[in-house]
Amino acid sequence: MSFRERVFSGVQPTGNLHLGNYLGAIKRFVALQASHDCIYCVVDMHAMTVWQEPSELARNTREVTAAFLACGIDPEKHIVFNQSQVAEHAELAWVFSCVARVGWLNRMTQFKEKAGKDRENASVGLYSYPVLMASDILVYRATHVPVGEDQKQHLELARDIAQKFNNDFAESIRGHGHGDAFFPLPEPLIQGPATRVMSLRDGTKKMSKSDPSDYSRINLTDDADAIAQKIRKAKTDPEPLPHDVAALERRPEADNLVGIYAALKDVTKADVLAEFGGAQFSTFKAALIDLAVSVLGPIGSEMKRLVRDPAYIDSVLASGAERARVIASETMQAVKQIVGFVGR
Ligand code: AQP
Repeated sequence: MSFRERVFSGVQPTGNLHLGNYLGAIKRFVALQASHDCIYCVVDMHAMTVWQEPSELARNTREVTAAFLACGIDPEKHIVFNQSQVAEHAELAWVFSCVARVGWLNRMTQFKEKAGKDRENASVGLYSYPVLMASDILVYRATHVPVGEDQKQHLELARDIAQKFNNDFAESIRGHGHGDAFFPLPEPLIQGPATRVMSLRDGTKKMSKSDPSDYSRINLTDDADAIAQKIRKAKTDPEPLPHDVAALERRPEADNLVGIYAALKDVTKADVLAEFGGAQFSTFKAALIDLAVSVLGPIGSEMKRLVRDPAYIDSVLASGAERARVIASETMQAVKQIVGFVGR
């Protein structure tokens, strides 16, 4: 069965939105608007899987929304909203909790990393996070999901859940006139030279919001001086840049900076090395600073302007939520019928 193409993705409002979130996700969200109907969500219910100070959660929700808008997402042509305003996400998550298998969730590496050694003390929400993520996507029957590399495993789980739902309820799905499959198998879109931006302090660790060192990441709200300082201090090795992409394989820090430059400029790593192969890091870093400041400077300023107007941000989220609810409630009504829940 063919499904209407629709894009869905989300970002957690957990503070410190960084260059990895921008290059791995938000920049891709912006590009997809030209070819698809897009739904972009500030996933505040996911954020809650680890403790969030309530006032910070609200502030960060508005800040991620501001980042979406500042990067170029159009909230009128597409849908921008926060997850908790559309109750169907949680409702479908329950049904999917009964479809997904414990063994599937036990394989999720992000839970193992985030729960760490104190697994007994992690929230149940942190464990079942990927089930809610599958609901976020499938409650809109979305077909394409732009994400960074770290979300690949969760996307595979969403596909497994969709497939199992379609199989388990195949007869009812057909009986209610939904053809052979009710849910599409959503495709991850993990593309470009910066699908996994690494820490500026350690090229083997992902750039992350929760890294205690602010020098490990470039925040979208960093000013030009902070961006310059962080890139100047970024870890490198003593060799000049190679001429060949293959030679970056054993040089994680060099590979990371070349990937960041390529993604910011919309070129390939090979293009970057054609320009800078043989150059010292001091020369390359100076060019990277200029490029990063020219791309991120205007985004940061616009974010700061937008967050000064919370009433406007809230109106964008309310309007988006209203439109999202129309699609989500239609899916949920059909799901209730399919699984045998009585009533509307
Ligand atoms: N370093 C990264 N490189 C490329 N893409 C990345 N993403 C996150 N980090 C990188 C992508 O950004 C989107 C939103 O991520 P999120 O906020 O929902 O969750 P996250 O992956 O947990 O973000 P962090 O920064 O890694 O937070 P912590 O520190 O809590 O672990 C996703 O598409 C993600 O792939």
